[in-house]
Amino acid sequence: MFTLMPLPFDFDALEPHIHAQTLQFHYAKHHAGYVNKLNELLADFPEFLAMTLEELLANYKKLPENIQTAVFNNAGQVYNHNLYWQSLAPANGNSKPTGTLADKITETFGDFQTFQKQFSDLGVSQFGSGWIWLSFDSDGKLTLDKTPNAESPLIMGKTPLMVMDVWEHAYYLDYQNLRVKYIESFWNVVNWAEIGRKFEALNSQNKSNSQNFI
Ligand code: MN3
Repeated sequence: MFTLMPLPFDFDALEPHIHAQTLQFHYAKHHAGYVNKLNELLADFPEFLAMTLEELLANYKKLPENIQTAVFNNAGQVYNHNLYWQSLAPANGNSKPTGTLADKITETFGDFQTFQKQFSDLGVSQFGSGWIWLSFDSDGKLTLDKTPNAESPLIMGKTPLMVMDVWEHAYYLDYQNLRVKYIESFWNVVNWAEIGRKFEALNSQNKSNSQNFI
């Protein structure tokens, strides 16, 4: 069985940037709904229910064809929302990366503001529902991607580090049709401590792997 991950903060913890009512619907209705639907779809396939989300997303084509799309969409949405909640934290007035992640962002994008602008621009330009990602690729590089609907950079062989949900349900109660206002506010509540931890774990793993080949 897949379970709804605990929300790592209270419903009102991201105010005034993202309001409690938005999180109540987004987490307790939308995200929970994807988890429930996924378990229903896989009720007769216990070996798939025992997989991690990453394993399921790599293996869903082994399921009967008539449920593949629904399984991919619901599993993708559970995975994407899990990372979205991990990407967020209450505003602390210091919402910038630090340490090795900050250095890597500067090395990759020139500076933090350029990274932020490129990420935000992808969010504005994503047509319809989707997700904006910072990922670690197989060469140890940071990359930005936008994906539609329930897709993620996992299918490109990348490891996502952070994600912004740009489905309307993520911002409509707070900002109505003004996605750009939501994107501006998002930067106040990014969990750079958690994203930095994920980056450091992958980066040190990547370094020790490449040393094995020297
Ligand atoms: Mn969502």
